[in-house]
Amino acid sequence: MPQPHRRLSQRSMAFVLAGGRGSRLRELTDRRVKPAVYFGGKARIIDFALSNAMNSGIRKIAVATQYKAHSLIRHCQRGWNFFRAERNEFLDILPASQRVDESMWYRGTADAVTQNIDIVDGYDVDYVVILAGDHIYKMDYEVMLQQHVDSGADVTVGCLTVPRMEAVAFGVMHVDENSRITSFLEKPKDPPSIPGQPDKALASMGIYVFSWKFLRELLIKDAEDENSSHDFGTDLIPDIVKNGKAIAHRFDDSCVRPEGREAYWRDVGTVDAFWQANIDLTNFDPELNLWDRDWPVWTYSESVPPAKFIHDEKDRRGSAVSSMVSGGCIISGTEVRNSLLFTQVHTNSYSVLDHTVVLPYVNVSRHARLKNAVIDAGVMIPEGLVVGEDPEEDAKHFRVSEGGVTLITQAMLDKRAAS
Ligand code: ADQ
Ligand code: ADP
Repeated sequence: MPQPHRRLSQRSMAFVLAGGRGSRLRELTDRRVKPAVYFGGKARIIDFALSNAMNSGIRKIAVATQYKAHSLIRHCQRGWNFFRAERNEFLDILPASQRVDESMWYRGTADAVTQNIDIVDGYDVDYVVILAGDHIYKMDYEVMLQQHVDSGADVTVGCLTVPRMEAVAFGVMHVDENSRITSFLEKPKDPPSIPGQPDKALASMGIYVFSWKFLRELLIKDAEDENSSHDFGTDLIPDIVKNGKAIAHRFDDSCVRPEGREAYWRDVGTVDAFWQANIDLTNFDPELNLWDRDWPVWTYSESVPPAKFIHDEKDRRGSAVSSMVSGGCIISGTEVRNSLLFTQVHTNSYSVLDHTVVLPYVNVSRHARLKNAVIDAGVMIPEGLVVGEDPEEDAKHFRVSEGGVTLITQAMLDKRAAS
């Protein structure tokens, strides 16, 4: 039933696509899907999209999962369990579960919605906000919903300006003076620039607003199309651009939180981008503001004591400067610089962490020196391990990225110990 007196966000649901592996994160996504990868000291990547939905006033959320979904499902169950069905609020996890009669995974992003049409019907909403679960940004979707309604679009596509050559990884569009999308190319090898700005391109963020009635019909048609790959960016959006009315919503213009800041949006899809975005948070004035109480990033938080810093018996200082150290950490006689430590990291004397991202439950033994590294969750760093000083040596056992960041997992350490 249409309920025009309510805020648009209350008449909407968020459908979060969280099924793609994110293989460029290499071994970080061996055990978990990209949206479940840790970010920012406490959160997981998906928390940013979910928090945006929550802070925008959307209280009906579906999360479509597929690849290595266990960690993501557990996180959503623990951290996102405060929705109350009595108030008509939901967070539903929708694994590709062969709900359709044959054994069928989600064939593409659009198919992930198609296979759950009956569930979306049950939400009784007017609008659907399709989100990717794998980007770091803060955005008010109510503003995008309002533009969608005001413009009478068939679809509204979130977009932002990026350096032209980076746009090879995105959907790239041209728009007219009324923000109507006049062309859309999915991942073009030679991205077309914004007129008058030869080094810039207008890229799709992979987020879309539709009225459910319109999208529902489109999905049913798409499901029967044998030539379709059932993907929003490849099939549905280009089709609407040609045959309907697609409008661009500029993230850079309107709905950045906190107001007045540069638009911050990152696809932390590579080890280098992941490391950089985390380390950036230790800057004096980070571009991504996690301290903003008007737009909090919600997540599952373990009950742990505050971080503890210890001088050892030889008066070696456990200290952290220009760093973020989460609850449950014990920094014993270790020097921590420009690093980000997640929950329950224990470090020991004579060790140094420099420009290093340490995921939860890591133990760093004595005399270890780690520089420009990412340490996977649960790793036991052995005594005296030195990383980040000799790239050739590091590459023998660990994953060294193009940008020179060393990724260390327990499997790599076990293999090294056995060799
Ligand atoms: P891609 O970067 O290729 O392009 P895609 O692989 O389609 O993104 O993944 C989008 C989201 O859907 C991710 O959150 C992913 O986890 C999820 N996903 C992928 N396959 C899925 C499946 N089978 N089932 C469920 N979820 C799935 C898209 C657009 C581009 C746009 C970029 C912006 O196609 O036009 O520029 O996103 O990053
Ligand atoms: P190091 O190897 O750096 O010399 P230890 O690992 O022996 O230091 O620990 C030093 C201090 O850290 C301990 O005395 C204690 O206060 C604290 N600590 C270590 N592990 C734990 C733990 N699991 N729980 C609580 N405190 C701990």
